Amino acid sequence: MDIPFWNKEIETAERSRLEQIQLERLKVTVGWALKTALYRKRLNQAGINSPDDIKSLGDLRRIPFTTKDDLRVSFPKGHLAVDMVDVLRIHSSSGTTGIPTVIYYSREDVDNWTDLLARSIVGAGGTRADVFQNMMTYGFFTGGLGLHYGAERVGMTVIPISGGNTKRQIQTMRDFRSTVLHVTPSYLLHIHSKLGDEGVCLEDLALRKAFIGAEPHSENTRRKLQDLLRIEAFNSYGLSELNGPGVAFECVCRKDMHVWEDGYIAEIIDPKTGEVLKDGQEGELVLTNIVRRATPILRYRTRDLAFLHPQGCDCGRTHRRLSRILGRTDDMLIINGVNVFPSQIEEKIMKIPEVATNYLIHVDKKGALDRLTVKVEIYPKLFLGEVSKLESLKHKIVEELRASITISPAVELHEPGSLPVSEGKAKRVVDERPKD
Ligand code: DLL
Repeated sequence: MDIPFWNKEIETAERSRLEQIQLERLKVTVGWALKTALYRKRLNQAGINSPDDIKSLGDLRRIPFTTKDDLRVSFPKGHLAVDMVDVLRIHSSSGTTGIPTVIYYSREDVDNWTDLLARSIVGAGGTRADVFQNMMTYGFFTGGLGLHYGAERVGMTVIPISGGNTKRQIQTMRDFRSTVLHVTPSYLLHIHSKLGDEGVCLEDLALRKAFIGAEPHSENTRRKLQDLLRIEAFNSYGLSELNGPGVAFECVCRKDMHVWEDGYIAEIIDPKTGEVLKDGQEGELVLTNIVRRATPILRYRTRDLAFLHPQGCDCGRTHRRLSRILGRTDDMLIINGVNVFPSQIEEKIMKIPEVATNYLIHVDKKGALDRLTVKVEIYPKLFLGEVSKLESLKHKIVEELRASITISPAVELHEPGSLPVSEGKAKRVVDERPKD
């Protein structure tokens, strides 16, 4: 296989050289962090008063974790390390509590981030000959502008269509013969289900790849998208607190995502104890951004559960690979005492061929007991057959789920288009149990 690189020297650097770069950059980042109200006190308390107090990468562990709440408390500028005049851009994520998290970028920050995205795109086989339809929302959300800049740096033809308006997305794909899409997996599944309504078939399109991310999805969802659209789909991970997309991205091998370790230090911790785990062990991903000037973020607890692969990749890159996101520390459902991750449910239902492209997990309470209902859309022709076939399909889905999550949910079969659809990040879980 032909392996494309953006910056081969750095992407294949020896580990010792990567670690040397990480140490140098960590020191510089700590210097910047010491300028912020958020970090000055907590670093001083940890005995870190200047960058020279960081002598090895092991000293990272002396630094306390940062949480989303720390960033909220710092709103609006407690974590800003430069004068506003040096801020080139602001992104923000809203979350559910009302107080947004705001991230500032200097000119160098935008430039460095763009470079990581160009590297990610080229690593996944994108080239200047591609027509890149960017279906991620532009605005405060980092998904739209982030990839836009990266794709322009690669020299792709960029269509900044942003999210939503499915009809126009499909027409644009056809009219401009888009070859690469950037999109959430749930929205791409929806788009596929609407191709027929627009009178468009795969032969009218020139699609070859999709960069999918910004929300959890299973390997079976990737496979489904690849089969339905006859494309290659690449997982892309990032979060606004750490720049946005471009933290980790799959290369042409499509065997999990390289974390760009000259830009980030990744650790996996036990979410309960905070203990740092070994490669291969699953836990919470903690990230330190080591090339960001305006908003340095140290040891950020992402709440995303994953592991780092101990083995290298066939592409020759030395930057370790992050597994797909296996869940979040805060998305686990407890159903009558049994722990259930939404990702377990998706993994199972997306491999059932009769299941179409959308589903919803619903939880409520009946009397004293929790009730889990999995609602799935199935292909319309199945409703034309015998009722007993539908019953046995339901039974099959319940059995598949029971084998994985150990409890039997109620399963509802729906016609395509009847469950709610999101044009950005999908909301897959509706939990209507009373909060006490
Ligand atoms: O979603 C940044 C992004 C944009 C990533 C476009 C990839 C593509 P936030 O809105 O801050 O930023 O949400 C970050 O989304 O902590 C994960 O829980 C989830 N997430 C992002 N990418 C993936 C992925 C952007 N590939 C939060 N797989 C993260 C699973 C993902 N979850």
